[in-house]
Amino acid sequence: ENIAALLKIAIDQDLVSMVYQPICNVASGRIDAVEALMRLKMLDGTAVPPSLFIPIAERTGVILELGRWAIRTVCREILAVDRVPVVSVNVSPIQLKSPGFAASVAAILGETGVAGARLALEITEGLEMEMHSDVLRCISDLKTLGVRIWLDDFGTGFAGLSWLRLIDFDTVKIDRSFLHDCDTPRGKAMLRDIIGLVRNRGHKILVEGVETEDQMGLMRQFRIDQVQGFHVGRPKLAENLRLKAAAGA
Ligand code: G
Ligand code: G
Ligand code: MN
Ligand code: NA
Repeated sequence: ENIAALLKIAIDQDLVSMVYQPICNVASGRIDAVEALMRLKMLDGTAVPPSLFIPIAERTGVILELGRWAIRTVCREILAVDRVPVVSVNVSPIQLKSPGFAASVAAILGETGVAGARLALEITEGLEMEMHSDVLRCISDLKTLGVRIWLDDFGTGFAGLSWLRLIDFDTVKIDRSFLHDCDTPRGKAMLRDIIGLVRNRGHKILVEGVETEDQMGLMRQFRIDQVQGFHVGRPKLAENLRLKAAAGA
């Protein structure tokens, strides 16, 4: 398969890169985190979307190497040189199940001199993952390093509620589909109930996909902790982030 072969050479050939989407603290209006998103291009420069290459990377196991590369790159190009407090990186269940994942994160933090608390790992509830004792153990080892654990895409799958019972997530990211109809009484009530459920369990709340000033107003009204979306900013290369100024340096 074409993409599978491409993934094997992607790191060596500089075909993968990371872009960073700003996350805004609603109360202060400042960018206090960014989400790292992986990009892959073919040899002719055409972009391959993550929805296509991530499942192939998972199936072929290349995700383990790509995942370590992603965390190392984020530590080197953002955390070691910029003032952005926290960077979140998406991780696949395959990584969490693989022996030695927490140790590899510890090694990268040590090698780059980055504090664990500046790294967040996003776990998607959309993907099914048996609550494997290995995964729970891995998450607890990561938390011991200070690494934050975020639940991504909350509300899109069936697993979210059981995950909330089992894992003490620092932050829960409410999926952007909940913003689609938040201008109707029914949609707004739904969003309010989900926020209540998450907040009452002590997790911080990040709402994804905020695209308009009206939606931003609703986020202030609901006292959401953080927002992410095109209204705040689109994903950018590290050199275009300019967070030093945003952080008041
Ligand atoms: O910008 P966007 O199309 O990049 O991202 C789509 C989805 O791809 C994200 O929501 C995320 O779930 C997945 N994704 C992006 N980057 C990574 C990555 O570095 N690792 C993993 N496992 N998934 C990623
Ligand atoms: O699944 P994951 O949450 O990790 O996804 C991030 C994805 O969401 C990326 O593909 C990113 O480009 C996309 N995204 C981020 N903000 C917005 C937004 O405001 N609107 C839409 N439609 N997509 C967004
Ligand atoms: Mn994510
Ligand atoms: Na998401």
